[in-house]
Amino acid sequence: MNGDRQNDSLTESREELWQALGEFDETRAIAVVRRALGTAEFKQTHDIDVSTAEQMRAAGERVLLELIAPAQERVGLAWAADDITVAQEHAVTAISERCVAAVADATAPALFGPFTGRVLVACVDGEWHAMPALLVSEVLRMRGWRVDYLGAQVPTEYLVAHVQRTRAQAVLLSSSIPTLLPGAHNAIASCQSVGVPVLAGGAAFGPQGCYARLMRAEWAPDARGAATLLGMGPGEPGEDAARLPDMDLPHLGDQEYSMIRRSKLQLVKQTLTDVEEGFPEMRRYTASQMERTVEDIDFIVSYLATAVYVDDPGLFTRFITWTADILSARGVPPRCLHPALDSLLGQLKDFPRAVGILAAARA
Ligand code: B12
Repeated sequence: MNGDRQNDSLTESREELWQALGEFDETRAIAVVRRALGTAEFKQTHDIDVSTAEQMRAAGERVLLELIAPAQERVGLAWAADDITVAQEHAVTAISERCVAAVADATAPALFGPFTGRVLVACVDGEWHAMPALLVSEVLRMRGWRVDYLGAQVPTEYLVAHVQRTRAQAVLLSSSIPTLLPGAHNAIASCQSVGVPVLAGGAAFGPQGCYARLMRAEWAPDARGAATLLGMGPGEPGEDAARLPDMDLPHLGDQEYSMIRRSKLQLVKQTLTDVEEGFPEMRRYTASQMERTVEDIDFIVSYLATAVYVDDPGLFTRFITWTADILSARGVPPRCLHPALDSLLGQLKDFPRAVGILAAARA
């Protein structure tokens, strides 16, 4: 197949896969993936030549990153626009996971040793988005790495114990939700302190991985970038790798982050009271609408704390913009965010960095 024809066939497959996912039709989705892999063209035997194996790996990687991953991104957009429910999103993701398994199964004959090396791929503690880490794992496997894939929310102590047990050459940490960054930072510092380099990735680490760099981890934008970096040999942690994470972020010395974390419950409660006053429509909210609102305010305070942690107003402003879009799609006027931000501005008036971050988002 030439390059153009490959692209064409994937464009078609993308629509076919989207339709199959929309009907929660696992059998059809897997058939689309198999067809896109062109498995019919490959002899399903261990006795394959090097160039056929190379072709299988390349096709597998393309299907993972250019067919299945974009479908997941589309699911996210559909959920954000309120076009699909959380249950539908769960159903689709479960099918996508089966599609990844189909790729792994079809390409297995092309993966004969020896291994390039051994790495560990895991999500940070609290992170449920396992699919991005799974895609990274499968791509690395296809590039010849032995991969220990630990999946979602791995507590740091177990991560470190596992890396020591397996003597992995590097830890690849995935996170999609920025509020988990302080925990990710702890995981990065803990792995580095036992001499293991860390490569971070996923949306949580910010534009161009800016937060990964702040936490002294290497970063790659995607699975292919991860493979390239690992191929160059992950940089060993320096002599000063054993450290408390706080030492990377001198601004934490002002205690704003720890004070906000500690008083989070009180901040959420007071914000809820103030929002009710500034947004009288709330008095007619059903119990479940009220529950959502509490969740939203909890989220706002968590994102604010994280922005204070990394000292970046942009993190909070991006989150508030995203929340406004989510609320609009659900028929809730985004202006209901104003009383929440104003309330926090009042409550945190003695915290200059938090005030700056809130004011930037308010503006
Ligand atoms: C499926 C899904 C879920 C599933 C996850 C199930 C699973 N098994 O993964 C469930 C239902 C659990 C879930 C929960 C939530 N989700 Co969700 N979810 C998604 C969705 C639709 C798809 C995730 C996915 O599979 N992505 C596919 C891959 C390709 O994503 P990727 O990040 O681009 O990965 C590539 C790169 O980032 C990079 N990469 C990733 N990791 C790593 C690691 C290394 C080392 C390297 C080098 C590279 C790398 O390489 C990957 C491949 O090239 C996304 C939408 C999206 N755009 O991702 C929302 C999304 C991530 N979720 C979102 C939200 C808000 C949530 C919840 C907070 C919802 C809620 N209120 O409960 C919770 C949070 C739970 C938690 N604590 O983690 C938001 C996040 C927005 C934000 N501002 O933070 C998103 C973006 C949806 C949206 N459009 O708004 N979610």
